[in-house]
Amino acid sequence: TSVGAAVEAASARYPLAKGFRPSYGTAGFRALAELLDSTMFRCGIMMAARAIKASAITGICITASHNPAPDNGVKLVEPSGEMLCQEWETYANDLANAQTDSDLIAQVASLLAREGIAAPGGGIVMIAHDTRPSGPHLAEAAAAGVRCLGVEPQMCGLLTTPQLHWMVMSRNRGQPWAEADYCAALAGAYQQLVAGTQPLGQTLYMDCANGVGAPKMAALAQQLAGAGLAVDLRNTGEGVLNGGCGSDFLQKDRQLPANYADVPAGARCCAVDGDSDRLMYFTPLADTPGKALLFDGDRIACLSAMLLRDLISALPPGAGDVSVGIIQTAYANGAASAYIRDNLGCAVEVTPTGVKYLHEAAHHYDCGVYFEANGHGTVLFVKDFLARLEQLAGESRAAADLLALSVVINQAVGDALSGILLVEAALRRRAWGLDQWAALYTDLPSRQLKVTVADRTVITTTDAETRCASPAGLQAAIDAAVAPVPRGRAFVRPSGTEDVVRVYAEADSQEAADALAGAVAKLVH
Ligand code: NG1
Ligand code: ZN
Repeated sequence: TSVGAAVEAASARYPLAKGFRPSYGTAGFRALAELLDSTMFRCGIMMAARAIKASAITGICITASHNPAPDNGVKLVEPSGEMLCQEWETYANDLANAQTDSDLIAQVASLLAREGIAAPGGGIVMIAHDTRPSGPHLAEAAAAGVRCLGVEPQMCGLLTTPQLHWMVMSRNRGQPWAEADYCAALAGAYQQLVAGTQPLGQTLYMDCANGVGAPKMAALAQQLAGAGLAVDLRNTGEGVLNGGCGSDFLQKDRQLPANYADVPAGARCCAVDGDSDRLMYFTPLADTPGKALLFDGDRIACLSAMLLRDLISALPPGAGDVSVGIIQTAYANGAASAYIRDNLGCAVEVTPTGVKYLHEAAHHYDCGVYFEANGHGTVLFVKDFLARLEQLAGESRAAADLLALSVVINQAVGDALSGILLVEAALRRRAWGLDQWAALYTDLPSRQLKVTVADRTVITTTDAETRCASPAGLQAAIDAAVAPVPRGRAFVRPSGTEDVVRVYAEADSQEAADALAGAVAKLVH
C-alpha cells in the first residue's frame, strides 16, 4: 500500500536502537534522548492515525518532564486535549517495539484495519518540544512519521506540555487556540477572579527549573501587568534543566533550589518542573537555613476545593446540587486526606499513580479536583454545570467567578502556570498569606526512596497501589514493618517512568518515617 511504501521509505532514517525495548509508562515513553528516534517516528505515525480516525487534530509533545536533561520522551495528546486514551497505548507499544521494517509496516496495517481507517490523509498533528537540546531533532522524527499517513505535521516549537494540550483542545472546539490566546484567556479569567480584592503585596519567587516555564511565564506575566501579581523568575535557563532546582528536586530533597539564597524566610515561592505541568509552592524556613516548607499538590487540592466550596455555596438556588470530588493517589499525605475527610466534606477517591487515572476519576463529579502530591493536577468541570453557570453568570458573581475558575485552570491537563493563577487567586480572595494556608493541617513526616532491582515487574499491586499482590510474602512483611510504627503507613510500587521500585513511608516523626522507608526498601531488595 501507499502507507507501507511511505513507512518503508522513511523508517531507515529512524532505526530502532539495538536492544532498546521502549515501554509506554505512566505518561508516555521516556529514555535517553539518543535512543528515541524510532520511538518518535512511530508515535508520529500513530498520532496521525488517531487524527484521521477522529477527524480532528491531535498533538505530540517531546519532553521528559522532571527527568534529567539528557533524557527525553513523548507525551501524546488526544483530540479532546487530554492524554492519549488508554486503548491506544497498546498500539504505541506495538509500534515502538516493531523489530524490522516489515514488522513495523505490518503493525501499522493492523492498526489501520482494526480502527477501520480505509483512506489515509487529511488532519493535522501539532508537535511541540521543551527546552532539551534533543527536542527539535526528535520533533522532526515525529513529523516524518506523521507524513507517512498523509497527515500534516504542524511544528509548534517551544511550548509547555499543558500549553500544547490546551491548544489542541481549543482548536478542536473551534475556539481561539494560539499561544497568545492561552495567555489572554488565563489572564482575563484571573482578573475576573480577583476583581475587587487587594493584591497580596509580596513578590512571588518562581523557580522555573531552567526550563520552558521561564519564557512562557514571562509572556503570561506581560498580560497580567496591572493585576497586582509581581513574579520574580529564577532558574530561567542559565543552569542545568531540573538540576538542583524545580518542583521534583524540591519535593524529594525539601531543600531550597539553586539561586534562592537571597530570598527571605517566609517569602511566597513556587517551583515548576521541566515542562511546567507540576507545581509546588514553598517558603524558605527561618530556623533551618537551606530548607524549605512545602505546599504540595495535596495542599493545592485543598485550597482549590475551598475556593470551589466558597463559590458554590454563594450560587443562587437555581444552580441546583453540585457534587465536588477530590481525587488523590496513595502518595497523598495522610494528614491531607484526614483534613479533606473531616473538614471539607468532599468525596475522596484514590486511584493508581498517573494523571490519566486521576483525570478519569475527576470526570465523575460536577467539579472534580485532582492533584498528585508532586503537584500535577487540575480541576475539571462537567459541561452541564458550566451551561447552568452561563445562564446564571449575569445575575450571580459567584457563577461568573466559577466560570472564570474553569478558564483559569487548564481543564485539558495539569498546568503549573494556570495552577499558579489558581493559587494566587484563592489566597488573594481570602487575603491569606502562606501562614494561614500552612495552618490547614500539618503534613505527616514522609520519606520516598528508590530501589534498583533486577526486574521491577515482579512487584504487582492492588487497591490503588497501596498493597502488593506479588511477590508472595512481601505485603505481609510490609504489614509487619508498619504495625509497630505510630501513624505508620508504607507501600511499594514499580515506577512507570524509571527502572526502579519506589518506596513510600510516613509516620509521626521524620526519624520513624526514614526508618520505616529504609526497612521496607530492604524487603524489596
Ligand atoms: P512513576 O515513575 O510511575 O512513579 C512519576 C510520578 C507520577 C507521575 C509520573 C509522570 C511520583 C511518585 N510518581 O511516575 O506521579 O507524575 O512520574 O511524570 O511522583
Ligand atoms: Zn512534567
